[in-house]
Amino acid sequence: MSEEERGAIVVRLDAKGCLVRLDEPIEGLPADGHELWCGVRGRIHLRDRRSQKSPVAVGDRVTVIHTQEDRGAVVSVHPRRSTLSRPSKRHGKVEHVMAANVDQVVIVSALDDPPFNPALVDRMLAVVEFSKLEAVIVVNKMDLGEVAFDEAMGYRTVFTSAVDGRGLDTLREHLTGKTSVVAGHSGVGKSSLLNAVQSGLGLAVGLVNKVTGRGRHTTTAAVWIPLVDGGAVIDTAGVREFGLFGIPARDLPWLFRDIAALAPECRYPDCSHTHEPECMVQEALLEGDLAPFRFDSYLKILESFEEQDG
Ligand SMILES: Nc1nc2c(ncn2[C@@H]2O[C@H](COP(=O)(O)OP(=O)(O)OP(=O)(O)O)[C@@H](O)[C@H]2O)c(=O)[nH]1
Ligand SMILES: [Mg+2]
Ligand SMILES: [Zn+2]
Repeated sequence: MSEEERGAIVVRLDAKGCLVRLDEPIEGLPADGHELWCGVRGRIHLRDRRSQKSPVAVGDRVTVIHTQEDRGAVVSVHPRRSTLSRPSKRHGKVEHVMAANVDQVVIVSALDDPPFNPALVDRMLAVVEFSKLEAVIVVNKMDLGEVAFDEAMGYRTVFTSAVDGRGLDTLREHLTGKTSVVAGHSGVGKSSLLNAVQSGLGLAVGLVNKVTGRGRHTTTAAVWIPLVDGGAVIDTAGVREFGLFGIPARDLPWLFRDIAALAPECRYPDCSHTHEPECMVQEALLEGDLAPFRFDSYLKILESFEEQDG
């Protein structure tokens, strides 16, 4: 035990502290000496108490010291290059950083069981754009039927099945060498896909409730996992809904790629695309050049902003 400072990455959080993966192993610790449970020093706690759910997030780069046999302490959290955030469940003005220092968000939905939900995908895409991250759209459970589209708004789109194995090689290619956070509704198969992409992970997987059609929230907390071919993935707990944290209403038109591409031709530069004359978005809708479900998602978010403000 020494006060020597070591670099590490936060791989898991619980009420008492966080599990970190050390850059350099220490003999006698789990995972070939790489894993250490750490408390978080008071100074860090105080700093972010009001605005952030937790002072550290999964994926954070941290400096730690090894204080006891199997315990350590986080002494500093390095600046984040990116985050995927949502409002905290208890208090909407508090930021819950689901994952830090990621390159891309893998947005997983299921063709069925639970039913396909484009609105959730669109909300997550808006957050991805706002956060300046890349997106990969995954439609899982393709063994249950067929879809009528092959690509979505120019985002990389992968059709997978953890049961029959389709799409897994493509998904693995998209994951390799990058840090990805995997997110979506409970029960869509996030953990199943990761188990299928990398053998030996043994992530817990849960049945979807036959009556409600909902997942059972099997994954209860985010976990950072290194990939053998390079890169890492963060498996996350399924969300019921995905709130938009810190996004100003006026930014929304620019967070929908397909809508943003039409907006420069609208008569008004600040067109909300809801009622203005000579609106190219409205025109595209009439012509069938913009998917109606995308505009629906856009409107729903806009309305939810108005409820918040009014
Ligand atoms: N038919 C079919 N079932 C799948 C597929 N992938 C996963 N499942 C099943 O879907 C259920 C939920 O899978 P999980 O991997 O636990 O889903 P999850 O998204 O991680 O769920 P949470 O951890 O609760 O957020 C399990 O019963 C899986 O066996 C698939 O491609 N096809
Ligand atoms: Mg899971
Ligand atoms: Zn417009």
